[in-house]
Amino acid sequence: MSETKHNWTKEEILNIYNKPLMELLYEAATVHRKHHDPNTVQVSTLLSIKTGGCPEDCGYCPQAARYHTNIEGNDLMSVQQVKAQALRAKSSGSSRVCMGAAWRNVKDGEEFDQVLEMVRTINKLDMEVCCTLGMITENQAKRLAEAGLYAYNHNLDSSEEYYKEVISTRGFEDRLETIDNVRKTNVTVCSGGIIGMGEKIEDRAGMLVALATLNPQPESVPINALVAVEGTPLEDQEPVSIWEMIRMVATTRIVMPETQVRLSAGRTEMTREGQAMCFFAGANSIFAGDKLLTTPNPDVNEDMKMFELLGLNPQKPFIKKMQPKTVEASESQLHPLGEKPKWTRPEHTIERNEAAKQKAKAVK
Ligand code: SAM
Ligand code: DTB
Ligand code: SF4
Repeated sequence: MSETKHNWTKEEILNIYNKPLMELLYEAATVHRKHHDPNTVQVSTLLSIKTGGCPEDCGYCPQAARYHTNIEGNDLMSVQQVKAQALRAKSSGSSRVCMGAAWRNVKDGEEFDQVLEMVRTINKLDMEVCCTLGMITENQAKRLAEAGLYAYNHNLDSSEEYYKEVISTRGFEDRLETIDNVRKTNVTVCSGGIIGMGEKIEDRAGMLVALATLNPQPESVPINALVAVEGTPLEDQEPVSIWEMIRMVATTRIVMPETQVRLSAGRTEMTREGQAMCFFAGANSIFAGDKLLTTPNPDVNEDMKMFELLGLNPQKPFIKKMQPKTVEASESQLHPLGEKPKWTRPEHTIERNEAAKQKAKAVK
């Protein structure tokens, strides 16, 4: 039986986050070594399969249609394009491909069928397949599982309280419901968040409470530092210091001992020494590839040099959990239900989101 603690409180997590740094590092590294090989780091490659034009108002996101950002939008990629990119990722040492789509939620139909085919194709390349497509229903989660999906990424992004200050087009409870739908299948859960959006340390602790009290806890937890993109409501946020990133990673490691903690967006601003401290503090996964979804990421060769310098080895696929089987579309027992799920639309006003929208209107 797992000994993992699930009843974490905000006070307990704040006490960990605020420990003297050397004690925090020692404790996190000790937990890390008990549950993982400290020299192994899982490497994921992101692939933006549908870029930009998103109807949501997430204050951090360059892909929200309502803000004026400099990104190039793209319709859904073809299965062949995705296969070619996945092969490239495999040859550069990635064990996982994470396909992201700028959607609020998945709609049954041709495009979702095409995504299911992408999942089948990558699973057959013996790589872990992850998708991040927005909110999904139980039936959609089951269809992804049947196609061979290994993980579904759906971030809580912040505390329930601060979420309302960043996004008005959906509620925190929608995120939890999607995670719950994924949990009804054998697909693993990847859920984390962003620091540096103007939240308090209490909000970081609140987000970790929400994640760590899930039972089971997510199998992977990405910790992103905000990439402040021009034109988004959060364009003027000060970058988070590396010390905050180290504290967040270490705290995540301590409260979720078995999870893969992913050092995610923001690595272009971090030195090798800073990243090394994060690995020591319990990070054991990264996104590799010259691009995240729309913003830059360190060069793959630079990352490989860093791995060599630190004596780190990329994790092989399916070490933590068996490879799922792929059921072909022609053999599938599951069908689209054409549901109209009732995801919330709080639509309260967030002043900085409104201001960024007005600015974009003026430019357009
Ligand atoms: N549309 C889907 C959704 O929101 O769930 C999937 C794609 S969305 C881009 C995935 C995640 O990327 C977000 O939940 C957020 O954590 C992260 N993200 C987006 N923009 C970011 C930024 N500027 N800096 C850091 N992380 C960001
Ligand atoms: C996650 O937590 N971070 C990734 C992935 N999951 C989908 C995305 C980061 C995006 C950073 C901004 C961009 O490149 O558009
Ligand atoms: Fe759309 Fe996802 Fe970006 Fe929000 S984070 S605007 S849902 S792509």
